[in-house]
Amino acid sequence: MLNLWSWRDVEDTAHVGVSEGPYLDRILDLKIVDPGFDSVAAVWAYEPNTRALAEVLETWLTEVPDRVTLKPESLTVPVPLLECWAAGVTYQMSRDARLEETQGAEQFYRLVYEAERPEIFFKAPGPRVVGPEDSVGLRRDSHWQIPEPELTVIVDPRGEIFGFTVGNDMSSRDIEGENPLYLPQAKIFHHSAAIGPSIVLAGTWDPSVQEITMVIHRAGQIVFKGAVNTALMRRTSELLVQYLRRDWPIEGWTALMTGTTIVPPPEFSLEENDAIMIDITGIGRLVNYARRIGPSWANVPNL
Ligand code: DO4
Ligand code: MG
Repeated sequence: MLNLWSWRDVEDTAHVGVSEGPYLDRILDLKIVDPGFDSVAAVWAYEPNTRALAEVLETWLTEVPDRVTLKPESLTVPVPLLECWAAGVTYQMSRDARLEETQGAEQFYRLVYEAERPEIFFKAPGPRVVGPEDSVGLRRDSHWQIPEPELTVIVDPRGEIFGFTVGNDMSSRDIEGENPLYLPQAKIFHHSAAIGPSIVLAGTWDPSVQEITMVIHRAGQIVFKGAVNTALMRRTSELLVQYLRRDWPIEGWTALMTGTTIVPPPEFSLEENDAIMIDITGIGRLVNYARRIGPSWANVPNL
């Protein structure tokens, strides 16, 4: 497995590196190979075919012995994104959680889980997606909010699957439950999408059999813990990307979250300062901190 990492050093210079596995202490800084390599996009421009890129990266890892150790807080969003999209109700558990929270729209969730066409919705413009160790937003007009840990596909500017990362599709259950037409407000708000920490290169890792774990800490205590396997997904990443691309030309780096199957119990809602830790085997741990959106942080008017 090959992992690509993006970070900024103390002088705020952008770097990209590669490791064999999700290990922050074994990363080859690709600036050693070519000073122009400062992002995943630059490495992809050098070799856009993922199979050929894997061979090139393996060669560099063998020939260049230098390794760096990164601090998690230096990591950035792993690729400069144009857009972030998300798929929904791709696992039975997500369907069941929506059946429970919705007020009168149960049939839509049942139907979309079974239907040939998946649910796909816009999540965020790429520059508004946050990376590791950043804050994720809590809406001020919601009292039932959760993180959704999701395997996330990274699609390259030609529309091909480049790799996979960890995503957090922050969601408001009460707003979505009140009326499915409120979905955009339940899903799109300040810092509602987070991805990272690494991108595992397609073809070097199997997305269909990976463990996803989520742990939420509050004031030093674990308040939620859950684990599942991507094998339970009803659809494949390839199929979701095919639907995303239908009559929507991909024009830049794109993230597609593939749906959740870890849903905390109904009595659980995130609180300010909760630490959300999401692990996917082979990719690493995405950590974010819940923060209430408001004038002091997000430059929004008072409610
Ligand atoms: O139908 C609403 C959203 C579903 C979703 O985000 C998920 O299943 O992960
Ligand atoms: Mg989701």
